[in-house]
Amino acid sequence: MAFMVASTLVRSAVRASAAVTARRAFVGARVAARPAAAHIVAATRSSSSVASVRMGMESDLRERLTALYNETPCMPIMVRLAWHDSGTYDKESGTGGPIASIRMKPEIEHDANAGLTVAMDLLEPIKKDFPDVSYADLYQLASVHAIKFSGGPDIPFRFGRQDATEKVVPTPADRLPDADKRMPHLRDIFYRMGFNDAEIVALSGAHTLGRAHKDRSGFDGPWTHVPIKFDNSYFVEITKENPDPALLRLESDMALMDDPDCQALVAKYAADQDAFFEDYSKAHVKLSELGVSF
Ligand code: TBV
Repeated sequence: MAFMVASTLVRSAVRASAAVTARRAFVGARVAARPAAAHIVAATRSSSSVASVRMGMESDLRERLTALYNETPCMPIMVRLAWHDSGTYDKESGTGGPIASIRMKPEIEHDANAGLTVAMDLLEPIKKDFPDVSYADLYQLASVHAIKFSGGPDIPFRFGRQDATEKVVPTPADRLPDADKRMPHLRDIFYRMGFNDAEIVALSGAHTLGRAHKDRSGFDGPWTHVPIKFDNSYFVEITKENPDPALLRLESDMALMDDPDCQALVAKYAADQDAFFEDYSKAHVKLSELGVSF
């Protein structure tokens, strides 16, 4: 009798540890030595566990991204990475979009993507620890978290993007815009994705983060004085009559002034950061989900 009890205990202990191993494999490796997080517990509840596990995975991923951004202020290039992955979308053919095709040749070798391997390499250790998250989701989460980390809006995020396989026909090199062209070109590019003029203006506010690099685009310098802070200063700067000589203004930035409605929105965002955050957030969600069926 005593033997039976003992062996039952051993068997159930073995089963329990196998279950823990399986759950760990499912949710990805744990970050350092943290106690079992909510999603581990959630995973033991069978129904509605997928959503809970994902919530747990999201907070674990965000924790890793926070650690990365504290160590390396790479938030701007993460926003650019996510944009260049999703910004290939063509609504007519349904091709392109946030499918992580950017990490493959020839797409990563397109001129517009110069320098973006830096961002992908920084995310690779996180992908290794979270094998269940797609690259496409990771790139988009890295971007929304970068914006939040930099003081910007808390943009809603959901998982569910599928990574392109090598079999996907590569997106042509001309899907992303040129920096030296004005409004008609911007419209060609953004209308192809399904955006309107107001959304072009809001999304342009992403240049509040980061800078251009001589060895990447050939341009040089930041758009604002604090390029690691997400605020409305991009609009404040481009509405100044006398440009600050220390700051960058591309043709495509000034293109927003070509149209009276766009110009009015630029002025509105320069005066009202909350309005910018609200509109930016909506446009960013749309950008991050182009062509994705969840
Ligand atoms: C960098 C220009 C997000 N954008 C950036 C560079 C250039 C442009 C410099 C690259 C480098 O040298 O490192 C030249 N990018 C463009 C232009 C277009 C474009 C003209 C035309 C549409 N940009 C952007 C959107 C978003 C960004 C919609 C994100 C939602 N881009 C972005 C960031 C940075 C660049 C955060 O396009 C800084 C990266 C609409 C860094 O610091 O490394 C603004 C708009 O796609 C043009």
